[in-house]
Amino acid sequence: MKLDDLFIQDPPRLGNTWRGDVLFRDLLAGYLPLETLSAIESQLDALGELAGGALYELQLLDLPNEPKLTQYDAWGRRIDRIELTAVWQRARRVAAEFGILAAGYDERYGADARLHEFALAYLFLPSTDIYGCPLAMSDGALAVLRHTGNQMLRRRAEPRLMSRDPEACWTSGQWMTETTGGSDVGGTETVARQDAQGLWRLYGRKWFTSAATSEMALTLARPEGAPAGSAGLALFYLEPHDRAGRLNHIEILRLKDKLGTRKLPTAELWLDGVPAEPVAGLDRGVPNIAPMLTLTRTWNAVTAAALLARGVLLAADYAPRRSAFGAPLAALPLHRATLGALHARCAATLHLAFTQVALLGRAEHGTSGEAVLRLVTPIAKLATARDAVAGLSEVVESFGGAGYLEDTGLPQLLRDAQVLTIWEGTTNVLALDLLRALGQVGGLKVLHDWLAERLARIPAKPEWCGRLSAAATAWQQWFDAEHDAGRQSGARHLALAQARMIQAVALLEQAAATPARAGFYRAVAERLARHLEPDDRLDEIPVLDSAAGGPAAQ
Ligand code: MFK
Repeated sequence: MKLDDLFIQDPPRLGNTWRGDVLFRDLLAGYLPLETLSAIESQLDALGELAGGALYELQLLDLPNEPKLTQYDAWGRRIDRIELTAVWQRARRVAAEFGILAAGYDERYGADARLHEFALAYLFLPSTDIYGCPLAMSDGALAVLRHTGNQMLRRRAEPRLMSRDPEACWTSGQWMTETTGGSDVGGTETVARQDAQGLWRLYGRKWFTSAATSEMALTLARPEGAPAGSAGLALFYLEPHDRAGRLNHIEILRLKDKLGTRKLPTAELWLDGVPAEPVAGLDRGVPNIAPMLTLTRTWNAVTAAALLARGVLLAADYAPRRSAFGAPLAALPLHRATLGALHARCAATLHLAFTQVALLGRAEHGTSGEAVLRLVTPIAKLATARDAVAGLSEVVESFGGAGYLEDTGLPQLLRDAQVLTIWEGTTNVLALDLLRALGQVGGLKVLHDWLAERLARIPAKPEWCGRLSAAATAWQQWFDAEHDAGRQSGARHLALAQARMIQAVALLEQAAATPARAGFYRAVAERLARHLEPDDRLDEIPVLDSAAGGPAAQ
């Protein structure tokens, strides 16, 4: 027997990811008017072809490569040059050519412009090794500049961030995280000081900065003499490179050694007097950067849906190609059930992410309330991130040993997804943000009224829908009865239960719009609507107190 005669496993194939992703096609057909979908479909088809073809092939070839930082040249001069991977170089061009960011601001489609943008992003993201990070930060920067109304900075940055020219387009960084903490940015140590000419300059260490190769960045710093805590922070705009393309009073201390997102040149920076421009005065830095949080959290949710869908497309394609115990996996009842559960998780994640996208577009165009968007943003971010990790762990397992091998590309999916639960706010930070937002909008009623209105419009509702209204009432009572500490300890469960309610309603709408797969969507919705009540809480279990050596005192 020769080695070449042995069995060779047929690998999973992707094909055009627009044509092959039935759940996504159903979703867009339900969310977009027919004329808008028809107008953008050739673009979706072209990007789906690229994402499942040439870009995916390049991604597999490029798997072992990572960005490389060269700090000194041969003669000892500090250069801090970052060489990007082949996928990242290509992704930059594709993002500009398809006008992904520009699509979000295209007035032709009004409130649906965001759906267009994120439909493109959804197809683009899984084949581009988290190139969504600079796009998300750039989108966030656009929102911040619009919100603060700094016309000078808008004129400079907007056309470049939205450019469709790969040679001229810019991306933005976001530098908020310091050694004192990424969640509690009030500890920021970066100082802003005016020089003799009145120019603001920033000094300090940024512990994590998104893609250090960007042409501009938004960052928080404390003007000298300003109070401690987050109230003393201001928002600054800066361009990291000088006219000659050299870093301007910035040193790259190192690229971070991360569990995932390893193609992304996340850098630790030393700011040594980099010139910067206050974006909107010398205080209110956190509220001024908050529009960026809404955008980047939306990108996070869509990335979660997109990475999970990529894994599930591959797992579903593999199932008929791989035989075990005398039959293709696709014919084995337990494997079929596993795939079914994955499709269910995929549909739920996708619908929550795009509910968020649709709300963003409508709020920006004044066609629906900002209050619902404010509440759904943390809910969608935290739930989709957790579901992507759980789902992609299942995807990896569904391939058996092959799923654990780096050169299949499958482990990278799982590792990359794990960051989605951390950056832009961890699950707990987002759950607490939901409490903050509930305090601002006057409780859960606005969210539940919005869901009830949508539910009321669905024809022939199944009987179990009563569970959704019962859960809504129970959560409102819980929220009104709990004091601050109780609300905090229950905040995760609160957020996840609201996520399931939103998903159940969205999937019932999808069932009504898609007779061919109504049974599937209804079944997923029905399962999501189980165990939603506040008394399913795990956090009521006494905490193990290590100091006392056992369970906390009763
Ligand atoms: C993991 C490794 C991988 C590599 C990562 C590299 C990427 C690096 C890029 C990054 O830096 S990602 C990190 C992004 N950072 C975050 O997402 C921060 C997470 N922390 C939070 O979200 C905290 O909740 C927050 C910093 C916002 C808390 O700030 P404060 O100042 O302590 O909260 P406070 O006092 O409650 O709110 C201040 C103001 O901001 C209030 O407005 P007003 O003064 O007008 O009342 C709030 O309403 C407003 N605000 C806070 N969160 C908001 C918001 N407004 C709208 N939306 C929100 N989400």
